[in-house]
Amino acid sequence: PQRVFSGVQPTGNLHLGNYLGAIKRFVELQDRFGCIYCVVDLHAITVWQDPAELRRSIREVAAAFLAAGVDGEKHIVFNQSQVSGHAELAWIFNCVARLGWLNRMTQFKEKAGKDRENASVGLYAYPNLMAADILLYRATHVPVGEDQKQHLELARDIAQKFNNDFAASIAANGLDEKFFPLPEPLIAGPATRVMSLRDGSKKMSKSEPSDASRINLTDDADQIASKIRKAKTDPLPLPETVEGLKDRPEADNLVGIYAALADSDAAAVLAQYGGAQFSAFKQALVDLTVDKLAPINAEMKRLVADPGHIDRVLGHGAERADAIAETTMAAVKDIVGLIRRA
Ligand code: AQP
Repeated sequence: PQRVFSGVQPTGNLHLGNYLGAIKRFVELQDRFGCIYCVVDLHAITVWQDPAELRRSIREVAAAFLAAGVDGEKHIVFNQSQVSGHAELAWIFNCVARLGWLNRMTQFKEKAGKDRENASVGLYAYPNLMAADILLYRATHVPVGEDQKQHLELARDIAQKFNNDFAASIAANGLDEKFFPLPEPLIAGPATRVMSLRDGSKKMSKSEPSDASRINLTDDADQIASKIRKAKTDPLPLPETVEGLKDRPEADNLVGIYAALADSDAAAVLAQYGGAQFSAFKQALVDLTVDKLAPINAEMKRLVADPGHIDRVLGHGAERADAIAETTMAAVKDIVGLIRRA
């Protein structure tokens, strides 16, 4: 069966990139797949998090999922640490993945920076935990932004190596030789990599110190308007065709954002705005962004005001996730040769 899994880290400052690259796509996939959407709190603590702030962020990401239209009844919404299988399978994958594979991960290099000796072991092993998140549910499709492509490839390599290393045991246990499916990334649409509003060469990110670089899902209409009006652009008018966006990263970014919010594409946006000055296009983008984000923002506020309700949604989701996870872990233990409690 086909199944979607994806996650978002509760590390504060959820932004338009997280929405367009991930959460909006989560909603769109609900009609076609059974979906599991996870607040990946164990990933968040690979860098130090203030405990009270972490709790607040976990509920805020859950609220963003629900406010954007994820259905926590039909599908599964929960936080990772409530299902112990994530950490257990990650350990097994620590023993499957090779050092050489992890050494190639560009995100670790970026996030660890120059002081690599001082990065946590968790930050380094992060991609193994991500592979465990997906494969614990034997998910086949993973909607993510462009920045996660390399980690998805690693998850496929881990699935493949596990299936190969344990081929005989998988067969002896009467299981499908492709015990773990090779998960497919779903990276599509006009905004798979939303860039900073201040620098078209950097991705919009939660951890960028300048708040003006991103539109947060908690920003009000005035903040959204001010950030878009101040967004960096070049002095030319908008091009008439998509080819004209080449070597104009800031223009490309704003057109991509508009297209994604309007459920359209860059060509259609330029058919309408090609030749216009940025001042006019930015006003249209402000109106569209406020129009799309205001209802999500309002619903997030309403939801986070009742943490008890969010905790119940997460607990209910975790019970259902755990039922699937336990089946996988029992099979994994049998395959590896670990003895389960009688
Ligand atoms: N700029 C982006 N454009 C499109 N998609 C993006 N995603 C993140 N940034 C962009 C996607 O959002 C999902 C959740 O991301 P995450 O919480 O796991 O963390 P991240 O990728 O590390 O995102 P950030 O916001 O950039 O955080 P920091 O600043 O901590 O690095 C993923 O599907 C991701 O692809």
